[in-house]
Amino acid sequence: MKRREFVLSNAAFLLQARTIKDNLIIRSDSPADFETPVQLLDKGWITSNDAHYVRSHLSVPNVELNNWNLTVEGEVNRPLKLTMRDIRGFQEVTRTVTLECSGNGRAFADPPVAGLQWEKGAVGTARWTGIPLRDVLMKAQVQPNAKHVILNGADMPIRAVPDFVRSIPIEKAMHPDTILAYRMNGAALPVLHGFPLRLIVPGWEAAASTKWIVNIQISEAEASGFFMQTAYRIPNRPIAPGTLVDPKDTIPYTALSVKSIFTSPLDGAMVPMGSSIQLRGFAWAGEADITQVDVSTDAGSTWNIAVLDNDKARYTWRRFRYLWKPPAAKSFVVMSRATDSQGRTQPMVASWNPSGYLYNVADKIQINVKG
Ligand SMILES: Nc1nc2c(c(=O)[nH]1)N[C@H]1C(S)=C(S)[C@@H](COP(=O)(O)O)O[C@H]1N2
Ligand SMILES: [Mo]
Repeated sequence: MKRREFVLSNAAFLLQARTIKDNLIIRSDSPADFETPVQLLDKGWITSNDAHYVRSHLSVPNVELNNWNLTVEGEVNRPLKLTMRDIRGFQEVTRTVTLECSGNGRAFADPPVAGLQWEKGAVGTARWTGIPLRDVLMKAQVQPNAKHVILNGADMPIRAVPDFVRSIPIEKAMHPDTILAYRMNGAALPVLHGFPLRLIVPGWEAAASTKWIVNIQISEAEASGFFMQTAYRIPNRPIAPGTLVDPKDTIPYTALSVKSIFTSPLDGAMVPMGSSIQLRGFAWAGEADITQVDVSTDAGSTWNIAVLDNDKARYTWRRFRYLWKPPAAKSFVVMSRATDSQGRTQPMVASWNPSGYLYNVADKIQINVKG
């Protein structure tokens, strides 16, 4: 193991954080909540480390690797206390995963909902390298009554905000693609993204992917507390916009929905008449695959099949492209609508929920063609 890559000085951390902040839209300065502008997502299938969105509920912990351990306890025969050297001793794997915050698109909720007003860019795709969570659980010898894996990071409760403790069901935890990652796009995991170790739960809304992980508790029950029992839950049935929902009528939000966004041109772009322009963006569907993306240049009256790029992995977005020659010098409403391997298609109207989770209405941008 190369020790140096894990020795991050305070100065290095501040520099890393500053570069990231310069690139991104600051939804909240503290805690660190930064959104990626779509023109940065447009740069490629992989989102670079200093362009990937950041979502944190609490202060970012600056973990000293020398004092760092991952403890595994609860319903296991062999509780573990692992160092980073121990972690590096397991079989290394890399998974390319699109992470999306469940609140992405919340800004478009109608009626409006409280919370960070994410627009389109609380989403990104990275190559995560680490070890399967499964291998650690096997080593600890999980007992047969185990149903949930509760994860806790080094971030601490502040003022009114409780500790960020969440759980995933044992089946997802034991899936070989669920990993404890220590690298992001080949580099040491950036502090804002969970240094030195984070969970990646592919295909699921990203709140499942615990950052700065220090403790794993194997349990018969789901995690208790606000971030599992109140937040990240959706109504268990359709509700009328603006309705209050009792937490007991909700279920945890797990796998992501089918969704697409335009990354070029930008909403409101001015383009000259007479030339062709490429309309492009990304489409993703959590644990499912994108099978088709349709683009409309007439506000949804007629649809055309977009071309999908070859870059893909099991849990990633795919880029779509559609070449279009505007037929007139006027404003056009251009839309994208993705369909996935589970037969799901993006809705044209949002199904409202009180927290504005899983907003996935067909995307819409305006393009102004100048004669
Ligand atoms: N420990 C810890 N893990 C966390 C969070 C947090 O606040 N604390 N935020 C979660 C949420 S809501 C999201 S969307 C993702 C964001 O990961 P990123 O910042 O690497 O994009 O981290 C998740 N993991
Ligand atoms: Mo999130």
